[in-house]
Amino acid sequence: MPPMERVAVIGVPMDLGAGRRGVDMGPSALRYARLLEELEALGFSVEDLGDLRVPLAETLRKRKGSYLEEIRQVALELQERLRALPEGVFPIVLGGDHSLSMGSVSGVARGRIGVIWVDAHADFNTPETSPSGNIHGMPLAVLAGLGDERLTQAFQAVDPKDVVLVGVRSLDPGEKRLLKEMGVLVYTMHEVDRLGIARIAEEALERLEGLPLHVSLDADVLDPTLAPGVGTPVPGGLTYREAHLLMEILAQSGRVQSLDLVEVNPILDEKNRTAEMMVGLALSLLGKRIL
Ligand code: B3U
Ligand code: MN
Ligand code: MN
Repeated sequence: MPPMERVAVIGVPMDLGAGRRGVDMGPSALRYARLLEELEALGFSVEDLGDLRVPLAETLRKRKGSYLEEIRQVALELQERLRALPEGVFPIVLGGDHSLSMGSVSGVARGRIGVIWVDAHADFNTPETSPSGNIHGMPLAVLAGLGDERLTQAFQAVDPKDVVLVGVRSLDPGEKRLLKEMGVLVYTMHEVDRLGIARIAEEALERLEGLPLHVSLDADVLDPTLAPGVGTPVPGGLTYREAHLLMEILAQSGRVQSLDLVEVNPILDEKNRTAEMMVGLALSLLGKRIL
């Protein structure tokens, strides 16, 4: 169990960073999948802080992909809300597209922090390397200090050496170069297959030794047969068992202090199974055990 008994849930119904609509409905889908009730059943005292206000794409009348200022504002508000939480409360941020994690990571970082980014993608593009221009492909780069200055000045929060990526299987050419240059530790699906997820979890904990940890969980890391409700599915993802074991081993470290659940797209989902899967993983990360 993490050393905390109180959980605060905050929703960020934002899809401005994604290439298609729908992940703005993620917070509702995750609540509907009984996240709060299940956490209470685990013994946590849970407070739902509601959703942040996010402008609707349709009301902005902008060209797709030019929402940087709106995304910055939302992430700044998230950062502020998280900074205002008393110490000892475990925040769970419900997305929303992954660009919100600029605000969540910098909001929870009280000094040096280790980030475990569990994702089919690395989200390590800059405006120069991004083929899509979508900001949800850039947040981890921003957190490491790369990209548009309006974002890096607001959110730079981590040393790239304190970041571990798990489950990656789709990288753009410029992203590959940047990841290598910055010395980010990346466990692609190749390593998941070769080493096994248990060893990867242990190595990640060792690499981030002594640091409080933030887990940023993108639903598209899961195999799309398990989690069809995502905007950018990539074949060959984590199995149910690998994903749960990863969360369980991280939980046992007692060092995880915050979590993002992002990129659930209920429009593309089947009977909310992607949200249900994400809720199950959150429970494992917060200490749920089989026996
Ligand atoms: N790397 C691509 C695709 C992508 C990244 N994150 C998601 N998709 N969800 C990009 O657009 O930057
Ligand atoms: Mn992502
Ligand atoms: Mn992704």
